[in-house]
Amino acid sequence: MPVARPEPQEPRVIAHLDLDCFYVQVEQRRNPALRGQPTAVVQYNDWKGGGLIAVSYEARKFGVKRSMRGDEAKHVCPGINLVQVPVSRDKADLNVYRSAGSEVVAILSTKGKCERASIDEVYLDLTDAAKEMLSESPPESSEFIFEEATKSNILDLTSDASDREENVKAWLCRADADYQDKLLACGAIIVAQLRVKVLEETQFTCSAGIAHNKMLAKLVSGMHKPAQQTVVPSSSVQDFLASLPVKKMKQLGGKLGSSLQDDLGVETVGDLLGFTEEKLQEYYGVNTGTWLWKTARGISGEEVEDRLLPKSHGCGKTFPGPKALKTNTAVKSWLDKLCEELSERIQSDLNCNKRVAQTLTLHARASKENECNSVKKFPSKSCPLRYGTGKIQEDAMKLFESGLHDFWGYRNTGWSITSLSVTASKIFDIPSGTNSILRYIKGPSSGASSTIVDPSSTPDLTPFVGNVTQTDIAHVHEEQCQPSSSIKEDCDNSSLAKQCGATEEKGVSKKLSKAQESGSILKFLSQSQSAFHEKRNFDGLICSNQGHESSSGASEAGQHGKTNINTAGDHSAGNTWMLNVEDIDPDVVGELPLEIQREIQGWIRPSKHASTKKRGSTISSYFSPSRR
Ligand code: TTP
Ligand code: CA
Ligand code: CA
Repeated sequence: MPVARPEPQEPRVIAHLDLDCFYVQVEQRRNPALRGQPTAVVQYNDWKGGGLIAVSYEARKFGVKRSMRGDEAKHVCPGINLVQVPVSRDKADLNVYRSAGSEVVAILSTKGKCERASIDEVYLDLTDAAKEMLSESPPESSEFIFEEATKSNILDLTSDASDREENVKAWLCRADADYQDKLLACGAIIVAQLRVKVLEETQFTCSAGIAHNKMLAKLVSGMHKPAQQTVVPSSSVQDFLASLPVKKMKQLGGKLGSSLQDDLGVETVGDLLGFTEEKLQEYYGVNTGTWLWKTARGISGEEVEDRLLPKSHGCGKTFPGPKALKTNTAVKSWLDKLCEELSERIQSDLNCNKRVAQTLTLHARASKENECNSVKKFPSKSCPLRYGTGKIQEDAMKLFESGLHDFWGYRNTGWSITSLSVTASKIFDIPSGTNSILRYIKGPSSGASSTIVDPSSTPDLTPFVGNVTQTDIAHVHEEQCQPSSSIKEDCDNSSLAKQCGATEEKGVSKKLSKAQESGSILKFLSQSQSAFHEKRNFDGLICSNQGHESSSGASEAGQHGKTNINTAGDHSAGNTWMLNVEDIDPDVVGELPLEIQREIQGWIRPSKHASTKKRGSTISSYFSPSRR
């Protein structure tokens, strides 16, 4: 249940940025001939032309939607270009998209505290940058206002198309505005600059919301798409929220929102205003009641987290209809593939970012033969994560068997699995200068290779098995092989971005600097398109982004990415080693070699909640069926 966080005393400037038709833009950069064309990215072509997962704005004009199959899209838009998502290990390979997202994060994180919220979304806390602008070069006394900022959409500012930009400019420069709005105006200028910079350096457009908190910024970032930004002045909050359906609010899309509708007759956020805080507390408890009361008033104290890397890594696949898995062998074969990918990603995270994942979780969806209406869910299972593909595969299969037993008893048949995913979570940073834990996890021969461990040198970490709620595990990518795709959320492994860094195309970069002078995204778009055409004619071929494959580009980008990440890390208070003690399972530490235990104990304060419960010394002992 959501809980109200204390609001900061000072006004803040928060932005939420979301890339436009993201996968399509990535494909358009790889193949610039697709720019400006109706285009969609599809998964799997073997059934009705594949499921659409991203649709360009040109195609949307024809009525093409993400829920369609390729054949249907071709029917409503015969000229559509369908691009197949890259495939590896018989499933979608999203690395190219993750890397592209990381490029954007690296740029955005230069201006303030930056939280990567999904594969194509970021929150920024721009309070300090806005304050600095307000004190050093306030818009009201600037002769020049960055052009893209004058194209902002300001809630409640109505004007004709003809004088729109003039009015926005006047709003940004108001001398009589209150301090909060002045900060917001600076935020709008900074975000416009960042969006142009993102476009110059990555060729991607994004949309943004700028407000005094995360909730409002997120709510409006998609309001004007593509390539636009929307600002929420405090004075417009009540009107804006009044007619908004409660289900659109973050955390109200599920059961809580349904209960508001069914039990209190609340359909819009405005309806919620009719209830006192006490009444809401009566229904939903003190914390959630207060949270609801504040949410209805656009108040949210939620902080932007300082996090450029994902909270967890996950990969999954769905097997709907006839594709459902019905034997242990079939499940094992798919789990092995998923675990192989997961292992590569956490190893890469370890090598490049010095981060260690602690928990492996398996989620599955299952149904029982002849029991279509059975409501029993396949329980999610977790255990401490052991590095090494083989170990992850072994543990994941044991987690599956344990879950299957809870779901279905000892029978071997009669079940079918319609989705599987494995997630590595509870990721913590290894402090710089720490070598022994890396040696321990990577084994003595660690280097450029991705070999992790000498299996004999890695003890089985004490495992635990239990139900893990979905909210514990973010960023699981689920891919359907038939008939439609669904990705909940996915984040990057930024190291991949470093490996895949883009090499700038010379012809394009010249045009980019011109766009910088003008400061307008629209201008850039028209210029860069012609730049791509020039390049194409010159080479006699359609240019693809070679930098993504080039090894020299990789090392350069690696340096670049690293610098950015370290710089961002330096923002946080004394951030040589920031460890949330709650994130480390004391039992996991207890199982490490003494050398490592001493090192870890040196970093962390003794945990008040350290569990003294013994769980057993081998992973297998934790896979026995849970007691009922
Ligand atoms: P979104 O941000 O939801 O959508 P989008 O970027 O394609 O379009 P918009 O301009 O409206 O923001 O998702 C980001 C990417 O995630 C999207 O390009 C493809 C992928 N994705 C899926 O693969 N399946 C899904 O169901 C969703 C929602 C997204
Ligand atoms: Ca998007
Ligand atoms: Ca998004």
